[in-house]
Amino acid sequence: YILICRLHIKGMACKYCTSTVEFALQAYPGVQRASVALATEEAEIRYDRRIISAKQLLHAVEEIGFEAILIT
Ligand code: 9UX
Repeated sequence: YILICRLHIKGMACKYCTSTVEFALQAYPGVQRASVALATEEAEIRYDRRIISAKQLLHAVEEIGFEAILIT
């Protein structure tokens, strides 16, 4: 049930933005690990699909003010 999804995140200007996104994602039940790279503007999230969906992860990022697109 463990999956990895990748999001493209627009609008991150500094390393604190990436921390904010990582922290916000990791606060969701079902998220095991979230790592966000500023250089590539990508987030890689390891999650349990029984608890949360990729679509919900995308909305979680949008919720804190960043535009996100599901890559895989
Ligand atoms: Mo950095 Mo991001 O100063 O919302 S925290 S730009």
